[in-house]
Amino acid sequence: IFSSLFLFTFNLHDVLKTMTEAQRHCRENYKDLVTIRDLEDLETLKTLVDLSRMRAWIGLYDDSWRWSLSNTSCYKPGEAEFRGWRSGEPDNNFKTEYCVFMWGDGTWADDRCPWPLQSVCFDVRETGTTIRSIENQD
Ligand SMILES: [Ca+2]
Repeated sequence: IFSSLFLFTFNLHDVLKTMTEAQRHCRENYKDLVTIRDLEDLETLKTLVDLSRMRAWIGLYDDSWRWSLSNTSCYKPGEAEFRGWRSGEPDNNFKTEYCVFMWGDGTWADDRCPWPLQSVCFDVRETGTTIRSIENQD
């Protein structure tokens, strides 16, 4: 169980992966594909990770838009409902857009899960400094 008192660490992965591959990689090496609970999380992520000129999978997916980190005890009321959609998204443009990536400006869009993109994993720590980590290869 954690709350907003717990710090997230964000890990950007440049290696292109499908959403399923990215989710597996994050779960094996970190906590999960990133959960974004509020504007503070979003701003922290944008500050620590250079998202410019990239598109990266985040942990939101499924036609009901649920977080990859699904344990409800991990969220305070409302935190699992935070969304940062880009204007006009989600549009399910290809009728199969059930995964969500983040643009360089931090806004989100739905897209096809098999599309190879970068990804952002996260971990949770109780105290300490939020760490920026970039991996160029597995
Ligand atoms: Ca879309």
